[in-house]
Amino acid sequence: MKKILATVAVAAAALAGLSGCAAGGGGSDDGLITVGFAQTGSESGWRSANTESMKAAFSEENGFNLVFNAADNKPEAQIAAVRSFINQGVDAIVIAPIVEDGWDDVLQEAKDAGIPVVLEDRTLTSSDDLYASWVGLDFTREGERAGEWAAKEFGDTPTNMVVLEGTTGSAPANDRAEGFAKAIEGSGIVTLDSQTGNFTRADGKTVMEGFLQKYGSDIDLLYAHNDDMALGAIEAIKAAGLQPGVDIKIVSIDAVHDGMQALADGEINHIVECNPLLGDQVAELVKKVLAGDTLEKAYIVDDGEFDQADAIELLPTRPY
Ligand code: GZL
Ligand code: ZN
Repeated sequence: MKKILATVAVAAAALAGLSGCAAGGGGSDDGLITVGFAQTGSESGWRSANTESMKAAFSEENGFNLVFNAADNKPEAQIAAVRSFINQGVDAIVIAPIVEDGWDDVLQEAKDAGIPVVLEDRTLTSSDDLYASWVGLDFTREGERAGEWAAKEFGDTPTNMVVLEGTTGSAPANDRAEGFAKAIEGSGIVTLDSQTGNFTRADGKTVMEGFLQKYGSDIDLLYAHNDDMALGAIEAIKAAGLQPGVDIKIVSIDAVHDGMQALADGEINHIVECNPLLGDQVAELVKKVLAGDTLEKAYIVDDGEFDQADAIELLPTRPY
């Protein structure tokens, strides 16, 4: 009996394989493009806006069958998700890599399986023949713009700064630190302490509580790699009886709704934008890759930057 069952199973698998579509084989076969999307998780307001934008773009009306995975900010879970997309035989894979290293093996597996990979938002350090294209933001420039604001604000006045870094090993955390450091060279800004708050509000608050216990009112400036950590820090600053935006100036990156509200309220002093609405461009790239078009390796989306007056004016109409 066992032998017969095995034979039937093999035949069935072969038939299913035949009916799969060209690229990935096992993807959807109702004319839709099956895309596996490995998202970082749901760590911030920025991430929610990015996920919403991606789900709206990879809709059935637009010709897609989206297989979505959020890796809860765990790099090993995100790599496992990509591996499962390869096993499912999707037509294309999109990744927002939590961290920039450790991707060579699974990207090689996708390449061997003939499944193209497109990166969105964060990038990674694997060689660019292992992915078709990347659409994202210039994180180094974002860091520079935040640093240029701080250098202008404080000049050569001795200024004590603490930093809430993004996720350790992520492209935005590495690049925003590098860009900012370059921009404040020659200013009076000194870094008292710099730790990761994992891009989350909760950790931003906890790490800022530690900074306040250590340095108290000696802190003049907080540089937060994203608004969510700045918003957590604001709660800690208020709990310590200090005024955010006055006793401790704050410069942040993202310009999500709650960050812009704090800017309008004078609790954050300057925000550099980081546009999360990448979905349409990523969907376009996936269609082009599958159509065999040649693509650039990188498409950079522009960012703005805002002061309090801008936030007050723009808040009512901002899409995120
Ligand atoms: C930047 C993005 C970062 C945001 C954070 O493009 O990867 O991740 O700045 C988010 O808010 O968590
Ligand atoms: Zn298919």
